[in-house]
Amino acid sequence: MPISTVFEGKISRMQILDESGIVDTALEPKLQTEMLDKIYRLLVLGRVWDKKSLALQRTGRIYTYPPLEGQEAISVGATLAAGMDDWLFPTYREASLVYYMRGHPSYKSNLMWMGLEDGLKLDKRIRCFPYATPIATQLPHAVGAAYALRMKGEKAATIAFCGDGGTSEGDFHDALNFAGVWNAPCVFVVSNNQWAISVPRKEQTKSETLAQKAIAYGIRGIQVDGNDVLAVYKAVKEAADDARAGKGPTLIECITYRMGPHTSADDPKKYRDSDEVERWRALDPIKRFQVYLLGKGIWNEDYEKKVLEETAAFVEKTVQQAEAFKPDPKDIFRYQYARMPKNLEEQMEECFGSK
Ligand SMILES: Cc1ncc(C[n+]2csc(CCOP(=O)(O)OP(=O)(O)O)c2C)c(N)n1
Ligand SMILES: [Mg+2]
Repeated sequence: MPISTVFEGKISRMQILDESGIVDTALEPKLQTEMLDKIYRLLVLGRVWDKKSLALQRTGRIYTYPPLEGQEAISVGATLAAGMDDWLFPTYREASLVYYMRGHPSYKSNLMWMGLEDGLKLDKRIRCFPYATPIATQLPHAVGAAYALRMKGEKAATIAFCGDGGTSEGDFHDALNFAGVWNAPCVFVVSNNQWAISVPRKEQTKSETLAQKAIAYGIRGIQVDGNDVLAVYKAVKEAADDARAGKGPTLIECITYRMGPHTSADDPKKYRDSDEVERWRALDPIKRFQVYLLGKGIWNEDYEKKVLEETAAFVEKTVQQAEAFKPDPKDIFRYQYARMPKNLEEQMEECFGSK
């Protein structure tokens, strides 16, 4: 018997806006000026808010922070590509920006990083799950939610984010497997930022791409330039449209780089060289979008100045609102159980003199 090939797989890579801002007009999504302006402002907000948050942590005004610098195009592109009926499952890293884009007041995201649970009280109408610190645990949740949406007859998808490190977790594989078997309307967006704290991408897996992991589970997989907001937008939009149309899940690997530390508690100089960081700085997602907007007649120095001023004022106001917030200390008791047991009720009364 001759040996035959029973399966062959391949993974495509999409880039629409290259490092220097040159656009592939055949793939370019046709977005109105208003939308392009919105994208730019959100990218800048992500950057400015991020820098401010890290500075606040350094001065003891928030307690921990996982910077997003360099990865803004994924959060912005994917969130704008989602429909308002879709449910989003961000990780800690993109949570602030994703929640804000869906309608969560910005100061509440600052509250999250100030350790206040009030920050994660998400209005159901914004259709976002609270982020979870254990990595990749949101992925099986997103598949279950996608399955539930279909059972309820809702024409909606779930968009689940995770990191390159997250793809080594059992939860990632459970999620992809069930998503495939159930043909769940779920889109997996992997931010491959090359590092899982101090563990480089090459030590996560021997696979050449993370996108090809989709193949083993019988679902679509694609790799996109994660510093290209147009490519992320297009890939997520098409995948979410397919999911809602009953065509099943997609895994999207977005190639990017974490420019800053893993969190405010990390010192990346201990495990990676600055040459690598500088190489990636040249691939910055905001710079190339500026060039693109310049070509469209939207970007100029006055526009830049205006966007930066307005963004800085917005971030300042966000900080002021968060710092003026007075948490209710009774929440410490209220958050323990859905229905408070008698002993806690008594303790709360003893502490505060009332329930
Ligand atoms: C289940 C689990 N194991 C370990 C950790 C500790 N931890 C926190 S973040 C992280 C790395 C995650 O890397 P990646 O998925 O690439 O996301 P990134 O932080 O780069 O955005 C690890 C190992 C955790 N939070 N949860
Ligand atoms: Mg990572």
